[in-house]
Parts: sequence; structure tokens; C-alpha cells
Amino acid sequence: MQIDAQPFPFELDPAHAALVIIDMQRDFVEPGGFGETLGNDVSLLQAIVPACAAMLSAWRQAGGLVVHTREAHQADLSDCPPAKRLRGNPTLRIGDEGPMGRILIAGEPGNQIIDALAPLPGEIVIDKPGKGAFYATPLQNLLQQAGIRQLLFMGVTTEVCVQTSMREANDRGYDCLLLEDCTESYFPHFKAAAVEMMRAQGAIVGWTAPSAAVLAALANK
Ligand code: C5J
Repeated sequence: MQIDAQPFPFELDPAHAALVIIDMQRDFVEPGGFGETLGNDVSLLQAIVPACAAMLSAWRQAGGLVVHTREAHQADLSDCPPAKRLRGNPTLRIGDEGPMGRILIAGEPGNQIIDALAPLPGEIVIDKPGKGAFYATPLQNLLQQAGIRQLLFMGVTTEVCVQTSMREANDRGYDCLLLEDCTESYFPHFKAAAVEMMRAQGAIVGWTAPSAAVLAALANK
């Protein structure tokens, strides 16, 4: 299945590909979460939800493997380095009590994936203490067990957790495709730069394409 991608077409093999949805959790996308405590406008991220939902629905219909991630720490913060918790000047730090429960803590209301993209039973959900989806998680083993060789990425934020995860995946030998309209940053110029740098130098980190290109290919299957 050929996807019209940049810098050149991506040969998608859905049987050996997974859709990886990075951190579409209330903490980043809804008011009152970690993203807003850092001073960001979360409405920018909310704008991609319809495109993400359409892509997720089509991928599920095609029978593809789905992976959801959440940036999540244990309640005792034993997996949160002080350097991460104490950096910067947010109004609330990781572990503090916020309007949606404790910030970035597993199991808290704010740590749940937004309703529009909620995982279905059987889909993989990875709680990750870092920005990358592979660091200190079982993701690599789960993908290997499922025979996955290609990853389609969407989610937030483009230049932080999405880019880190895509680089980790690239180093582990996966062909990665970033869905341009299904990822966003609080800083549009950071998104633009991240998208450009990932596909530069002959897809040095991976490919990028609008989700319509994948939807069209799946529809013509
Ligand atoms: C951030 C993320 N931006 N999911 N996390 O801290 O990108």
C-alpha cells in the first residue's frame, strides 16, 4: 500500500504496522492540566482531535494494532527524577493536586486519555515516565511479539514526546510515518520545524504525510 508521503512514498504494510497515539491525555489537552500549568494554550491541541479520531476509527476498521501512551508517574514519584519535577516555574508541579487530580500521576482523572480517543479493550496502553515511549516501558517487547515493523505516529506534543518517541523507534529499526494533521504543539513553529527535520536528509528519522493520504490508501485496500 503506497502512501503519498514526504520525502518520498511510504510503503505501508498494515499487517506489520501499529498506530501509536502519543499522550492524548487530559493533562495536556484539557484546561486545568499540566500543559496549562506550564502557561500553554490547550485549544491548539484540541483542534487535532477530530482528525485523530477519524484516523483511529479507520485504523481500527482495517484491523490494525493500536498503541496509546500516557506520560504518567507512580503516585510515590519514584519514577520521576527531581530534575524533571523541579525544572521551570509551572503553577503546579508533577504530583501536585490540580483541578483534575494529581498532575501526571497514573490513575488520576487528568491522566486519562480524552474520551474521543479512549482505548478499546485489548488495545495496548503504555504508561511512560519519560518523554519517549520506549524508555522504561515494555513497548519494544510488545511490538516485537506482534511482529510490528512500521509505526504511524500521532499525538502531542510534536517536538517533545512525539519526536522523542519517533527517534527512539527509528533507532530501534522501525520505519516511522508521522501524520502531520494529527499532531500538534503549543508552539506552531516548533511543530513545523520538527516535521521538517524528521523527514529531512532522506527521511533521517522518518516520513510525514497528511492523514488523508493514509485514509485514502486504506479505503482503496
Ligand atoms: C510534554 C508531551 N510536552 N507529551 N509532554 O511535556 O509532549
